[in-house]
Amino acid sequence: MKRKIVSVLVCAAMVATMAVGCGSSSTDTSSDAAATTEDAAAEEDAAATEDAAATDDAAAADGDVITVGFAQVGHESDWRTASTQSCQDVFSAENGYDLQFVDCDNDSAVQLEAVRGFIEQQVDYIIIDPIVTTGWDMVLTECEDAGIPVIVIDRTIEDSDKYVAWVGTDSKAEGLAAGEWLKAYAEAKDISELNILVIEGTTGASAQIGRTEGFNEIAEREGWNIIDSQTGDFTQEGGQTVMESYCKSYEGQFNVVVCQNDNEAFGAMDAMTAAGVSYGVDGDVILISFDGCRAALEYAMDGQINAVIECNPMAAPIVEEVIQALEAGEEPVAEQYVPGSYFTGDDSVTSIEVNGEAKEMTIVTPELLETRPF
Ligand code: GZL
Repeated sequence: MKRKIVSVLVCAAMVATMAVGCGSSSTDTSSDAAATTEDAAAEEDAAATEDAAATDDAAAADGDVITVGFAQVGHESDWRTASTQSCQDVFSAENGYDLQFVDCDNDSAVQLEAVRGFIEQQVDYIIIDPIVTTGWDMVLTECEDAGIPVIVIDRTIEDSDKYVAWVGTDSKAEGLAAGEWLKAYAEAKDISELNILVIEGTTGASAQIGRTEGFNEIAEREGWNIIDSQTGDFTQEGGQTVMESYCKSYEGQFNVVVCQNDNEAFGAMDAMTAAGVSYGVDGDVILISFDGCRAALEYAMDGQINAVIECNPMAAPIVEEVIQALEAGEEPVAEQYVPGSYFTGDDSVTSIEVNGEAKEMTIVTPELLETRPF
């Protein structure tokens, strides 16, 4: 809003300057007038060029540049790095944006403070990837009072609807997919008993809530035994620490490990290797992961991770469409999903059905790895 008022004033000032400049040559005599007219024309051109440059500078300083505040969860995973990069690539100076980026280091208090900082700065738009689903209504009301549209990406907010759009993925469907794949895989491998350990994501994050809900729905339907389920906070260190504890507490009692993101799976792999526990297609333990970063797909291709449920981090291009719609005075699409695939290294399971929709399992190949965005 501040940006638009300033640019009108700047342009009005520019037009007034140019009008006064153009009117000064109308009082000269005929012969001199011709020479003067030429000089005046040259002067006008020069003035116009100068004004245009001044307008550009003014616009760049306060005018057409769109200022976007982005309160990012943190830097906990390869997925997060890709999400951040996607936003920095889209909301770049070359594309006409001024991105104010805050890495909130997985700390909700820091994230709320970052949003209040954006209000102070009077940014044009605020993007939030909410660390957790609750505690948002007060600060979103402050954004609304300040007339700053909020766009939520990736994770969801459950205690407020004061935002103009959400772009992300369906975490519960991801959890259901992991369960449906495990059911089909156990049948294909004739495994009758599944004793499962889960390493959850950050407690209270919609990704952790949704993936847990979806997977547990299938586990309950199939009568599987979930021995334990603890948070690894979506980090490799967290995955390793929890898995080390599991290997001690549940030695020889489990044959499935579900990690709610790739980095936790990497940590769990290190812990199981150190404890002498084999995993993957030829191992004693079935390993499932979520996200689909390149390293995880490589492990899937090599048979070390049995299945990877993709969660696509590239929301920024769709967020830009929302902002451009708002800039044009149009109603943006309120909810948009970024599509994902299901990856594996072996063809024991070729397709699964999730929420009534059949979807092919994608076999990871070196050629496919080349195409991966993160
Ligand atoms: C998923 C996203 C999660 C990823 C993790 O929607 O919020 O956070 O699965 C990331 O890798 O840390």
